[in-house]
Amino acid sequence: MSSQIDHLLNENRRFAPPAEFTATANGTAELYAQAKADRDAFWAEQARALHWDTPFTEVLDWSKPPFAKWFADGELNVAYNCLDRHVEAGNGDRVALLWEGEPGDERRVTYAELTDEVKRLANVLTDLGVVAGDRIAIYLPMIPEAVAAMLAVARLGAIHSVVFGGFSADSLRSRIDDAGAKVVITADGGYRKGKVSALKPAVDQALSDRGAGAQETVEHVIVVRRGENEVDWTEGRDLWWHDVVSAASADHTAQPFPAENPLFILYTSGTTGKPKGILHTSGGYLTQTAYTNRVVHDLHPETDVFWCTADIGWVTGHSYVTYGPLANGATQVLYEGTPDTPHPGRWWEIVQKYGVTVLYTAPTAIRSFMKLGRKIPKQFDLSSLRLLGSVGEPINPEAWMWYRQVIGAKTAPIVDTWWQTETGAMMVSALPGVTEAKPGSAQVPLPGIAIDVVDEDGVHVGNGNGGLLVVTEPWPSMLRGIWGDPDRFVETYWEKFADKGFYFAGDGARLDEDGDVWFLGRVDDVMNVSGHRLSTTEIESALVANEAVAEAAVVGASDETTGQAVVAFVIIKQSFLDEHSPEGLAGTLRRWVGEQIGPIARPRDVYIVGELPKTRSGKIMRRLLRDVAEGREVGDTTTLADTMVMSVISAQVK
Ligand code: 6R9
Repeated sequence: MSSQIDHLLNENRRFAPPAEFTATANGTAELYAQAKADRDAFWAEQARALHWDTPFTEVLDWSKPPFAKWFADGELNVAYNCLDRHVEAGNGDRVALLWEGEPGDERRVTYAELTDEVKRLANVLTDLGVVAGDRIAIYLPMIPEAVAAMLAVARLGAIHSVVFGGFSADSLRSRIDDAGAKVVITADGGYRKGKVSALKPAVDQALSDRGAGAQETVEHVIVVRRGENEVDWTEGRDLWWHDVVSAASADHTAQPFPAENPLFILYTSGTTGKPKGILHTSGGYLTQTAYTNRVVHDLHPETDVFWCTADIGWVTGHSYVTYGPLANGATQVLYEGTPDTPHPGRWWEIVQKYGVTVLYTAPTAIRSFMKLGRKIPKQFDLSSLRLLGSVGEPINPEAWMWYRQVIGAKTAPIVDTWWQTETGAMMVSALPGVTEAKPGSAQVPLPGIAIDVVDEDGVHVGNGNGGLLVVTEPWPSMLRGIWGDPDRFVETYWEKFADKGFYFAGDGARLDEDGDVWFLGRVDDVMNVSGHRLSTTEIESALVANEAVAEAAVVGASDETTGQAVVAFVIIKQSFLDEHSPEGLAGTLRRWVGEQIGPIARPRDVYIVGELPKTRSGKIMRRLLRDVAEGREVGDTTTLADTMVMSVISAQVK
């Protein structure tokens, strides 16, 4: 067993859920037994929590792998499930969205009001000629209209493609073109970091700046007024949301669509330059998002105030802002702005103000709060929080402990949930009322989900070993394809283990002695140093465990003697920077990692930097750091949240 596994296995802390949590938990130990006894029956039961206009008789059709069909002869309307049925059940007055604008303005939108708005917009879209199967691009800030727009598109059986509001005109254009969008729904602008960030100009540019011969598919642009900023206007094409929506009728009957009717396309980056349009369909997707939201987030719609901090531009925002919580009839917080505007305690102020009970966020956010210190959250009353969730990347044990102790009052269970844009919903996670939590491990597949950790030949590695994460059985919310590119779908996910029929996730993982899963980052982030496999995540985790370190990113840089060498980029806490020289700190940290994991993991270089390059969804772009570490010109930085960061880092490294 290599030294880095020892390090992981040295994580002996275990946290059982509080008895009172278990007593009312939705996710119970019986679910594992039920799913094991009859997987199809288990998923059928989860699906029946939805309203079906035509009940399905078949659960899974896997006759043409990897093209799955779930609940194929059933019919439902996704928006009806998220809206009308709650109103019809007498819950129209329940708040669906507790919206908080960045400047502090607020709106409470009930289920009845949201249903009304969605019906009106569905009528507007119908009048513009939108029919089932059409693609609609959504390019909006985090405002209630973003959720309404997604649901209005879904209501018509059309397909939304949400493009994150931080993406450039170029990215927007390539996504509009790839999907052949007929309508774009946008806003004049939205608030970010204390000022209005315009959106409409990017749409105008995307639609004017077409390549030769490219045919314009967009017929209309619907514009929400939010930023009150000046916008250019194309008569005939552009329509104000408030004009058309208020003029439209609020009568609209949702038509049922087949379970496999496409629901959305969401673009995600792959190993090549061209983003992949991940395609999801209706019945299976809604089944698994609603189910996981219910059992993993332990959602009790009558009493909980849920807050998933993800932007709707990412899959987490699709599944755990729009679809999961609304299908369950929950009340949730929707926040427009950045975590530190106008002050660094903004999130904790929101938790206190709305009495948030379940918080779902990303490790990168937790680490940046850690960097600012516990004094800030301690100024707010966080006692309403009873469950915490993590998603997006492996959470290092240090951040996990901080999250639990400082945010969760040392009692709230933490669920570390592994999944992907492609998987549509959570796949690997503890059930918070059942599982004894281990800081840093995502632990076990959810009831109904079958995964394994295998070697290059697809053979189970056994406890105590590392390998590749695969999904061994189809699941309801699985991607149904890549828009317009069925070959790439098969190649990317199914070819590697074609003989076994496994889905290849692209993530490295280890099984510990208990068989619990530890994610080790993307397999392209796994380094090979002198023939030893080292995980970037693990060395980062060791670095962050040092008291001087606020954040760390590690890359494998090519090295003449060792194949790859470990290079670390580290942000130091201010108090340590004041007292120590950068050289001294770098030496200390090299030794520290050597002590923590073993000499093989000791970084060749430790660079002290002020920032790390992150995408707008908070993922560290190690590719760019590798460029710096290997002395190359830095590659494409357009997907960075702050494109200036790399020049600063390059200067600091020199
Ligand atoms: C939901 C989401 C997917 C990739 C995935 C993996 C990483 C997500 C994780 C995690 C370890 C977790 N990832 N959750 N790694 N532990 N709990 O983030 O989707 O943006 O498509 O990213 O994120 O590497 O393959 P997406």
